Amino acid sequence: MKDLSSIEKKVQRELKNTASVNDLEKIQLAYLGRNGIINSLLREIKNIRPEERKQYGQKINELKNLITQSIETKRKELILSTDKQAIDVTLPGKPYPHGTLHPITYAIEEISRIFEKIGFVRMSYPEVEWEYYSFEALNMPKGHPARDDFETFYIDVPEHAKLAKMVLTPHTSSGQVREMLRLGGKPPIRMINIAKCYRRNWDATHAPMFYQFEGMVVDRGINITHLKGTIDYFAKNFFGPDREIRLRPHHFQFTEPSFETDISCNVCGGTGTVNGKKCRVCKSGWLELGGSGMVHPNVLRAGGIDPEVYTGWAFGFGPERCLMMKLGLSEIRDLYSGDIRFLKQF
Ligand code: FA5
Repeated sequence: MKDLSSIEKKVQRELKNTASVNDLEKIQLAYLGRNGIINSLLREIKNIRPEERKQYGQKINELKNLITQSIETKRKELILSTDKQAIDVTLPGKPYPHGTLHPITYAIEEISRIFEKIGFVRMSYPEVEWEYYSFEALNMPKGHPARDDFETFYIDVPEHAKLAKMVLTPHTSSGQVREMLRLGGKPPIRMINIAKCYRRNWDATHAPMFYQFEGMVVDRGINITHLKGTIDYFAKNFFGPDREIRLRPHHFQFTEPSFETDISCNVCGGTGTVNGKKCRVCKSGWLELGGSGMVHPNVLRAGGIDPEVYTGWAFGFGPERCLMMKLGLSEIRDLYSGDIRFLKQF
């Protein structure tokens, strides 16, 4: 009997000093296992005097229950404390990198919003387009030298009798006649067509794939003042209230008269000089945004619209160029490099 109480003390001591579930398993095996201390005590029963056997058996059972309970209590304690070490819910979480939209996507969204506010409908027309909509319908018949300005990629598919070859659309102006036809030749038209364009260009201000946004308005009594007013509204909203625009005479086959549209440079404040030297960015105080003009009567006719009744204007600008002028970037190719270090800045 004396032995039993010393065993109990010993097991309690061992349990107190146990710091892992592994060690606990060892203790459990040593006391309660098939060849453990409890079983060996039970095997001793035959050596006990018969009148004491019953009491001896009871005491061993009590000890066995006590050890079982103590081990279970210790096991719960250990599990709880190791859980606490593994998951500290108060620690800040691991920061995962977040992607963002590309700066050109932001620019396109901003441009859309500016024009949608004044009633323009956002459209986009095919990137793989017929030559007809890119050139013929825009007053540039087959073999016309003006086509050379749009250094076009041709698709190797059989030619269509009326629509001619297939091209990667070199400008969003291919959407002009498509929009007129979509509306059955019935103005009013107030469209902003934003789409990808392709040309065989590759330098600091030209990429082989780029975007254009093309505004077009056709209705009765539309004139150049509406064009200038709309571009001015865009420039002030996109670039800031201090920016000025100007229309400079130019030539496009599909507008008459035609203009290049310039915006005052933000690097030199439109003066053309910085610290007494020519402005490095614009050299003249003005930067080119893109082309514009009054829609040519032949283009209106191709869209089923009577030029004696309706007039219209159109412009086509590059969002990348606008973004470059807004952020002061000197290299369009950075925007398409996919270099995270560059893109992260915006
Ligand atoms: C045109 O594409 C005419 N369709 C614009 C137009 C529309 C005139 C409606 C009249 C009426 P241009 O080739 O100049 O014009 O291009 C217009 C703008 O597109 C350029 O000023 C430039 O901002 C952008 N752009 C043209 N080519 C590239 C290129 N390779 N990479 C990046 N941007 C370009």
